[in-house]
Amino acid sequence: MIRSKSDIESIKLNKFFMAILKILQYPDERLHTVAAPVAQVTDKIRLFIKDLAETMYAAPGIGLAATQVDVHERVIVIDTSETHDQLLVLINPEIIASNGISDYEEGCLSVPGIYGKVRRAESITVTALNTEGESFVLDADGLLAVCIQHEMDHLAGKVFVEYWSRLKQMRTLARLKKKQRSVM
Ligand code: QAP
Ligand code: CO
Repeated sequence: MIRSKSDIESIKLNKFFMAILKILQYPDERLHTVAAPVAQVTDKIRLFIKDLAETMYAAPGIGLAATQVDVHERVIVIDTSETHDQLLVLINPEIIASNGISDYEEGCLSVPGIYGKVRRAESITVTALNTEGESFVLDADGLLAVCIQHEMDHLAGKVFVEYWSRLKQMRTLARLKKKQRSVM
């Protein structure tokens, strides 16, 4: 029952408030934190996943790991569809099979403006929990397979540029520093 003006305000907030979370920017040390498995898929986790997805869509991006918003639990959201309406949530993802080699040009919301190739498996089989806490198996290839591997690296504390040579990483850091100066 609605009792007061403030009740109405909170209903409006629930409906319209978009929780856009702050995305950590490389080389933030917190991106190297190893995420812990989710013990139980609770309402609290489901609310967080909603915020994580909203943050990804708002960016806009095709994948976001909890690590990138400074939450160190094994949760990732992905949407590689052209229509941006095919949200994939992976809780406690594990790769159980991988095949082939793919060199794909990647980017990352934590490393804006920087793109480059990373060598990964071409196709993978993943198990994970969905938002109901049920386990499922997914076969992925192409962009989706690349994206899952990229996001799972975040959960292990690894950023895609860290696959590159020392020289290329130094150049990347210098470029990011220069860019940061220009926005201040
Ligand atoms: C990871 O990345 C990914 O630099 C998801 O200025 C990317 O959503 C996996 C983005 C490519 C595989 C292939 C990056 C947005 C978004 C930027 C993203 C930027 C704005 C990156
Ligand atoms: Co990333």
